[in-house]
Amino acid sequence: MDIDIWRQRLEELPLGELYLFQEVGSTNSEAEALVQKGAPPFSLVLADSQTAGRGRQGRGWITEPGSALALSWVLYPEPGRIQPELLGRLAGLGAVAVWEVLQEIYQLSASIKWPNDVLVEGKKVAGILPEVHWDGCQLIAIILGIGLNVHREALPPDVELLFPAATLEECLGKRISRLELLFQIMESLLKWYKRLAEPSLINTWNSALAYRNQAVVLSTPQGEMAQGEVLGINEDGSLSLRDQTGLVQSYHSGEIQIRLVDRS
Ligand code: BT5
Repeated sequence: MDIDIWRQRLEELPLGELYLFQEVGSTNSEAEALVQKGAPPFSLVLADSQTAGRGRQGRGWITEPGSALALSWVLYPEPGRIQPELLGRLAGLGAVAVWEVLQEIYQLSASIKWPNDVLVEGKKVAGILPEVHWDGCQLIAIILGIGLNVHREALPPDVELLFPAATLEECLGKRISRLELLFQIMESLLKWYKRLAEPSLINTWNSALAYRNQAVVLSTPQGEMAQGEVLGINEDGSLSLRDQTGLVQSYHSGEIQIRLVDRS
């Protein structure tokens, strides 16, 4: 990554400070430290590689040098703007922004696996990690982390994966510019952040939802939690499932994973 060239291009966008690194542990951790030091709103933390990239629930995220996007976006919602029920939409904000770019600009057949994965042709190309920082009951900052596999070399070894992964290069059959892709994703994030409270975010998330009307299992690291048919995403970002008895229940993001029921 030529940091000067990337900075010059990204300065065209209404972002805060740009913190561009060749290598960090985790961009989300770096962003957290920068928030403590007063990073301005809409700042972007970007790294060419991560040595300790994080997923949810203590899982890792692999970012091979020079082949992926690993970013964290710093948001300071105005007091009162983010009601608690909107916090459940943050993973959707990141996923919808990435999904729309892949679908509309690159004409890829993308979908969103609730709560935080972007799939292309059923394989994971991106993961979203929203982290909300509090001081007591006061919301201090939101850090929206996004990892996206771009070039072929970004693909982690199979042993590292809980779910099949892919890269955009494999799906498109050609290499694309990481910088232009990043630019398009940041434009899309800026657009969707304005719509965080609007029905259009949930409607778009629903239209992109993977496994809709299909039977799935929800599990936690402790084991299976529920089975049911995927009905859709609720206003608060939770997932609505109908179980075998016809009962409709909602599940909130966090501990939940989703996989197709094996009907064999
Ligand atoms: C996620 O977690 O999918 C959220 C990943 C967020 C990563 C970004 S990168 C920038 C920012 N800084 C960070 O430190 N993190 C964020 P989860 O749903 O828990 O998925 C994690 C699982 O995905 C791992 O346990 C692996 O099985 C798999 N995985 C790891 N690296 C991957 C990759 N590059 N591509 C696809 N799958 C991967």
